[in-house]
Amino acid sequence: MRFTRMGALSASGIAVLLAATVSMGCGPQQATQVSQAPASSTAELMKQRGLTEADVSAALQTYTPTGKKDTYLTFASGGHGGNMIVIGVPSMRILKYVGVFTPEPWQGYGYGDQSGQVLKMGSRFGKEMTWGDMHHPALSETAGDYDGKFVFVNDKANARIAVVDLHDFVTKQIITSQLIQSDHGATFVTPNTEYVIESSQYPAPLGGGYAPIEDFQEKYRGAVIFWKFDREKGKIDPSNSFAMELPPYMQDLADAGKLASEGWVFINSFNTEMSYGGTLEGRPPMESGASQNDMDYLHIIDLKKAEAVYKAGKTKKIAGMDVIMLETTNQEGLLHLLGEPKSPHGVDVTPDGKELVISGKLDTHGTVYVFEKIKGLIDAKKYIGKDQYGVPILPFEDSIRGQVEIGLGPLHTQYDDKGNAYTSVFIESTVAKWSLKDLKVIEKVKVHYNVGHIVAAEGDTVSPDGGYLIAMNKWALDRFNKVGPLLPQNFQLININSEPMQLLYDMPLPLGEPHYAQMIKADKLDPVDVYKPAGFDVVTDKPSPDAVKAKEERIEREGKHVHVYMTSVRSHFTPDIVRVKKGDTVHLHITNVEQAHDATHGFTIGSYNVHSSLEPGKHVDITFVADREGTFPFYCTEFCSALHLEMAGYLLVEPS
Ligand code: K7E
Ligand code: CUA
Repeated sequence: MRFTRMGALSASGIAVLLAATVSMGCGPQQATQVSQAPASSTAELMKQRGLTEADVSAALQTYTPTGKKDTYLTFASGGHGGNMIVIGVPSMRILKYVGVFTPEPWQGYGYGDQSGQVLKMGSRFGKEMTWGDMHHPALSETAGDYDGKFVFVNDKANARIAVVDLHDFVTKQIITSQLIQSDHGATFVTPNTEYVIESSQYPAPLGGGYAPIEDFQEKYRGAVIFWKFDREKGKIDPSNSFAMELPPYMQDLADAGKLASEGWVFINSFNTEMSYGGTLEGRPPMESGASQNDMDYLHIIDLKKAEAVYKAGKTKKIAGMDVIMLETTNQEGLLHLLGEPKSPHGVDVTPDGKELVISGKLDTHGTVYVFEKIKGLIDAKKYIGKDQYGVPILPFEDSIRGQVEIGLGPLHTQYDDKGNAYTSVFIESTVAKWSLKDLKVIEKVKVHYNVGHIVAAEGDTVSPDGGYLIAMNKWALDRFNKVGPLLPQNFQLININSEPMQLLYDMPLPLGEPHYAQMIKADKLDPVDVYKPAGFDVVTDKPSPDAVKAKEERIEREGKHVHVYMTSVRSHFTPDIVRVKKGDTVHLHITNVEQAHDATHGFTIGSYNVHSSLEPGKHVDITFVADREGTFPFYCTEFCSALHLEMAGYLLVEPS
């Protein structure tokens, strides 16, 4: 389904639509159903609610009647919530929170064996993490276009990556390497999802050991990990993944080359001053120490070559990861640096892969780099010098096509289908639309307030759609009813096909601070309705060996271990009485044998902190020690049928 021109409605267009609405409103069904605050005409309704024609036009572009579906789905980071948020566009209806780095009670995510194991995979130094700072979702790609199969996300705080399978919107894997202690250039995928990119943000000794901060330049390092993705298995394969040591600059966002620049990876950095703070120790704070240089360094990595060097075994094992050390990198010519104006943040490859747009937080420009020029400089070994780690530096002036004067605090750039770029302007609270061809700003739209990332429809692929853009604003200030000092973020939907661009909708997002999102055509997704056959383990994506069939329910005791093979179906659990002795380990194996769409049950035992979501066909295992004697009702937590309240039973823990 190709997005068609939505355009701003002309005054006459609105009149036609209003007339249609009015005549619908006068239909016999409507007349009998409207009971309160009736408005005899849309004009009156507009007056009553103080709506302008622009408001009505915006409403008509987003209002989605019951049963109608959205054209796009947006996968947004849930920030500190550690969850991923799925939002329909243009309605801006939230469709799902997907539990990823954080236990999610509704989905029973983190409360049973299967999802508990997924969360455990993300343990760091033996400690289980129950939160994450999610920043950048990356949809899997085929030939540079979203293919709707997987989405990857990062946790900046704990340097983790998760894999969510879009055949059921469930997190299948969390992966982490103790090589790095935080990440930010993550996640970004290569055009056919061969690799998922994760680069560190804050330098630290590789592997996580201690080193005096005074040894920052000698002992601290950044790194980038190229996680190999096994599409068949739907999992990252650590044994075919590798990393590269990087200088101790603060590596920031990354992007993978595509088409003309396929096989290359670009990573920004700031703090090339290598300032490390120490305000009580007589040194400048990091924020000023890191803002001295006029230029920081774009890192340009030849991934094809790096992969060959890794395969040739020219690596060192650190924290279990094969790392190409800087010395090897320099010998093999895998990495080049290139100046980028003051405190850069976003690096965004253009749809044709020929250029890169980089914006500096402390620079008013967007700089357009030409990949062909960069490649030419690398091939000709035209350097202006090397940094103190021996990495060659390319000349800035010879690598760019020009700069566009955008405004105060440009951050992130997206693209449309007409050769335009859109850049978020943080300090100004605007989104600037500019022409890639002549590097001129066309117009700006005000957003509210302090916009971080923006996301346009398929706006970072080889074929952006245009049409919709969401500004992901950090501050909401006066936009919504007051809810105390902690405010939601504000997602603002903008029609970018209309001229001027039109702000359509404000959506408060009360969960963590989302950073990036990606917007995909809804018809590229085809998730399952139920798990087949019943008894499915949603983490291994295979039938569970402990699946339970109807009539095969049973309780088996092996010493102090009690295995309960249970089924759920409207409206009972079988068995409904479970007797154990205090001190027994209880292994619940529950299969929801339903195959009817949306016939989800939930399972909880009070006071044992047990909860599961049992979607149709799903199997869960729950293990716990019955360490308190007593009478514990268990029940279904989803209102599944008229006899839902009767869907209950008892766990009887007898004194031992
Ligand atoms: Cu600009 Cu983490 Cu992508 Cu936030 S980052 S805005
Ligand atoms: Cu099953 Cu309620």
